[in-house]
Amino acid sequence: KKRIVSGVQPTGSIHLGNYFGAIRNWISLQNTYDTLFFIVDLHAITLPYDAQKLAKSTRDTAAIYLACGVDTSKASVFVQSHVRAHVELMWLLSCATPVGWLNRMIQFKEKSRKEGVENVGVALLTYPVLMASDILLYQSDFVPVGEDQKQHLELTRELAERVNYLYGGKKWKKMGGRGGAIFKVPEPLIPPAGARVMSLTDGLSKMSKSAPSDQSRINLLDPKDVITNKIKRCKTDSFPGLEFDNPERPECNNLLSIYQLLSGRTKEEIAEECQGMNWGTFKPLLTDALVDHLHPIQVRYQEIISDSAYLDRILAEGAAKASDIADATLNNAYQAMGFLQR
Ligand code: AQP
Repeated sequence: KKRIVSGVQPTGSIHLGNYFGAIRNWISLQNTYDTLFFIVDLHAITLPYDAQKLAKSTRDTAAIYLACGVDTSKASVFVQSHVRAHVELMWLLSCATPVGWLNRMIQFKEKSRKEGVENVGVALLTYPVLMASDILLYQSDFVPVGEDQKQHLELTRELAERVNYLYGGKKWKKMGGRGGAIFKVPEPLIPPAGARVMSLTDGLSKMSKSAPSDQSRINLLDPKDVITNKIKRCKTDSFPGLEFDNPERPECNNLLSIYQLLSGRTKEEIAEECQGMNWGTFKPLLTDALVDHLHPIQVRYQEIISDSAYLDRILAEGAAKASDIADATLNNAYQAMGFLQR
């Protein structure tokens, strides 16, 4: 089976964007691929964060994965920091990464320009190397990536090729290694179109955990009254009828797209159903669809989060399985790079 790895950062409440952009797609992937889904807690400290909340967010995120249908008889679910190889391999990879490669990452350029390059943490520059470690450790064939992560995956590929070239192949064989590649070079798996969920308060920005206003997102654990209120107050427009793809109506496109994703129906069907509606008719429909879709996830989440022994066991088993694969890759990398065997 081909292998896929993917994860979400426990940096706040998991929202509809994380769900439709990542977690929900995992449910079908786990049937076809060998899958590892992790909670990327080491990445969650890249920017200033609240240490009091990290552990709880990590557990919550794991429970949400399971509540959404990640099935641990098919997929491994684990916490990134529980597999020590991630940080160890990152150091080895860092030593093979030219600073220039990291300097040209758009996300670093944008964030460091905003804050001033002297003020941002080193990790903002180097976190793509940790991401490369996350992927390469598992000899992944595919990595699901959105538009904003494409450049980082390209860096992962370049790094894998560079390390394979510098230390793998014949040189490694001569040193007693098994020869060939140290790392598999992973391919991007582009998620289905339309899976980019936008903010409820601005149809041109993506729905995000870090947006200051909670009104801008639907969190998977939002209760009915909160969802009702958020949809009531979300940004709309005063055009007649409802339609997809009108560049002057990004909010309308987003709300219809969310409705479509929830319904599992085609865009044409939704366009036809909603074309003659006004916001007063559509909003309660959307609210009901959201509440109905999220309710079973929330019930399951409550069951899982209140059984801490169960969750601990799942995460320990996941980390043990992941460590087996990760340690093998790490040991190969150490050996190929000339380290004395432990
Ligand atoms: N709005 C979105 N629409 C579709 N997919 C989205 N993802 C995030 N936001 C949307 C996808 O969720 C996964 C988790 O990504 P992450 O935890 O690394 O967080 P992120 O991409 O940085 O986005 P967040 O969750 O909104 O966090 P902040 O606010 O910290 O940036 C990824 O697969 C991502 O594509």
